[in-house]
Amino acid sequence: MTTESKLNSPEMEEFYNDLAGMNMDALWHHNFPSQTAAEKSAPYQPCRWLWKDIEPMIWRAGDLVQPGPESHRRVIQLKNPGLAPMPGATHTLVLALQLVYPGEVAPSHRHTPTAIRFMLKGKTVTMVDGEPITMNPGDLVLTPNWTWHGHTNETNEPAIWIDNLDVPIVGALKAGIHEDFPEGLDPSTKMPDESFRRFGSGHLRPIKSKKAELISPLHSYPWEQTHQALHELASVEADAFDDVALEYTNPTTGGHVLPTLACQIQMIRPGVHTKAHKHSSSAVFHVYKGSGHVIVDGVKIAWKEGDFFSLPPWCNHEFVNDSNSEELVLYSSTDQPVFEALGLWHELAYEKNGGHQEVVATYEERYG
Ligand code: GTQ
Ligand code: FE2
Repeated sequence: MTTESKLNSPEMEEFYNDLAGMNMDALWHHNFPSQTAAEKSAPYQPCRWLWKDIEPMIWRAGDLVQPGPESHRRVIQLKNPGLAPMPGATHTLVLALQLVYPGEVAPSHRHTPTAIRFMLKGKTVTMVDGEPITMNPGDLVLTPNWTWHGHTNETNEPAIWIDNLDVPIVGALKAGIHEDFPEGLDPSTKMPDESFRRFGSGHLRPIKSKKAELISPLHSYPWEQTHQALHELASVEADAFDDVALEYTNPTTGGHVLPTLACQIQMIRPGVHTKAHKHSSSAVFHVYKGSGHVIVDGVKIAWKEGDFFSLPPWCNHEFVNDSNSEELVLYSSTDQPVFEALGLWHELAYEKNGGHQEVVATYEERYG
């Protein structure tokens, strides 16, 4: 028995109108999302920021504003124009640079967004819930959600570091809460670098410590250890998409450092050109050492030491070290833990042409 479809009938129109009048709707009234993983494409553009453009702005900020009453933090955000007016470098990740001059204090506060710091220049102490943590270049420091934190610089040199935050994720959940500490830095209640003293070996855990903590109880990851681990790994294996890559881990689980953010350090060895893939997570990258380029959906994005780059979700991307003698070291932070926790993580290798994309434009040609 066949019946005539009423989909485009006047009765259906009337039905839709009546539903709308009662704050209801019919599922079939709208297109059902029907993209396969292969069809998924980037929802907004990638973006690159050059250190030669960023650095003068940091010094200008240094002349214009002081941390404390004038501004919580002296921070310059790297904003992806594809997301305007949102503040993120990707739809989930805020990427910023912070400057603290000798003698300055960025007073303590706590908030539900989480931050990861990657130190670039100079030396500071960041207080994390009463634990004074020294940050030297290449060190990674966690200020987990709701921990009191503030920064001081007791040296003679300005200090600059990268801030990665999950502000857009917390914002989407309407979970933003912020509290200022009454005055200055919260007092030191722990040994300097205490969390490192407990957990810093990575593979030896104090016997009475809790297993499987949601948030890493280790708050600092010194560069010396990171650098050595990269070279040890390079002597035995490399990944097709990321070459020699290590994730910073929560020592109680071996998993991501934080529930919303993960971070990694990777070395693209001299002359290496990785294969391309795409995935549901987005990421922000910093060239810590060396130079090279990344190919994102056929666009060649050249970068040198100090430059930054944001990778939207679902872009095919592959890394190239242009040098045959110098290593290319990339620091990155991603929202991957959120996707994994929700069972939403998908990854797809680029199959054509041996896994390498054809370059169709440079970043300058495509994005000006
Ligand atoms: O250092 O506490 O880039 O609260 C943005 C918000 C840094 C910080 C940022 C912050 C901080
Ligand atoms: Fe903060």
